[in-house]
Amino acid sequence: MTHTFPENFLWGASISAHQTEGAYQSDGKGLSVQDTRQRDNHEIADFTVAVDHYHHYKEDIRLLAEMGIKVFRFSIAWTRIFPNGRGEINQKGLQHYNSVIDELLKYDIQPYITLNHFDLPQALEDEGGWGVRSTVDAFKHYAETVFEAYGDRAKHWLTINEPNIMLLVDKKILGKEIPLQEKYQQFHHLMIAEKYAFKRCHELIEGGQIGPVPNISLVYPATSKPLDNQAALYFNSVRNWAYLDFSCFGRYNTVFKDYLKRNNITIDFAPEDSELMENNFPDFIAMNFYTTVTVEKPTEKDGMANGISDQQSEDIMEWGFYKGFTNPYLKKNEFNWTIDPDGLKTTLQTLYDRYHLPIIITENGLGAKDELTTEGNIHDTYRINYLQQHIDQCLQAIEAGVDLIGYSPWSAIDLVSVHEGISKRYGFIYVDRTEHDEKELARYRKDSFYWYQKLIETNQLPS
Ligand code: BGP
Repeated sequence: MTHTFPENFLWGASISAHQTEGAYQSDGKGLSVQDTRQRDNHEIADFTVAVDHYHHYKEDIRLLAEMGIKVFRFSIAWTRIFPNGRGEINQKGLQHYNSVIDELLKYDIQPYITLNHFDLPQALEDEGGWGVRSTVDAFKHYAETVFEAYGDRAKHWLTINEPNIMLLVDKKILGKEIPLQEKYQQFHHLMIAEKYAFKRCHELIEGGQIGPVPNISLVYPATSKPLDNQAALYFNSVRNWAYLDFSCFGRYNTVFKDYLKRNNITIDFAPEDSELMENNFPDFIAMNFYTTVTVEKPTEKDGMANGISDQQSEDIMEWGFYKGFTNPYLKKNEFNWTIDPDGLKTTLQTLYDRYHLPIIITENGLGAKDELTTEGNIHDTYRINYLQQHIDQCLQAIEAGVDLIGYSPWSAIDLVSVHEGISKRYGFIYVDRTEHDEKELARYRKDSFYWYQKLIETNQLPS
């Protein structure tokens, strides 16, 4: 087995707008739900400044070019284009991303643009958010607007970041809990909005390619007990296949439909939905992978679901179908996330076997409390080890026949975690600020920056 990747393998790095840009009200930007969200913990940084990528983007892109990336996955803040989600275009916002794309192309870095990454315009949220059909219409118009503005140069698009995590982990992602019936009407609207994006990307952008971008974790049964296996079947559908079967097959997953029925959830369809679903498909799948998850069948003694120590398990409690289980065979990071590199290969093979579409990994990484030394170094060996193990599994998946076309880890540069602040660092580039002191926001190359630079240059995993 070689350690060499295919010649045109797309080495990249990823960010999202709200977690990096800051400038949350600059140049006409409107407020998003990430700017207004209820915050339980005021000890951690908010998104008002983040790492000020909005003003530092040229410096950041130059650093990323030095690292040698081929693609840069970033998201457009909808509220910079349409401050209130629809209506008059904010020309300064439109111009900002023009400049970002031109800067990337200067270094021959291909933009992979996420249309929406958790930051719905607050004005649309006030009208009912993803729970109402008018948000789907506003999203369609927003997508058409950016396709027309940037489609001459940006040919690769991702739709809505992790709709599954946004809904399943709503409290952490959105700062609020969505009732089940509302949650799955939102599911339908999110997935229909995605179908419109597939359709209009293919109609408006010559050579345009577009894909869904769920967070996929293969679900393991806690034991070989048949009912634990059934619990894993249900959570694999509710967490993973409900989304990708809709995106890639244009239908509701059968097990998921049973889950909806047994929860007395009914979905409102619009007349045009069936035709949309059955005629608009992605060109590739973008997949965010951090780890696998494990579930067991709850028993009567469990009564109502009760939280398990493992952070992700707490988020997947659903009385009667499955219950989060801490996998005793997997280590955890300092933020209590399990680490499962072998699970990445299994997840990739399962995904490819099911959908037969090219796959690009658009998030994978290790959040850690990095230390900046007085000499300006960050010895993030733990991150290098994490990436090495996961990239090795990518190579094994490719050798096993998976059409994996790229790897764009989370994150290009330190950014503000969805719910754990700036000290949970993911970047190849360190940004010098604390939770409450933005300091100079100086950028420093971490050891992983040089490690990834060499990997890209040689296209080989160091043995
Ligand atoms: C994914 C999101 C990213 C990022 C990542 C790390 O679900 O797409 O935006 O947040 O998780 O998670 P966290 O920020 O909670 O450490």
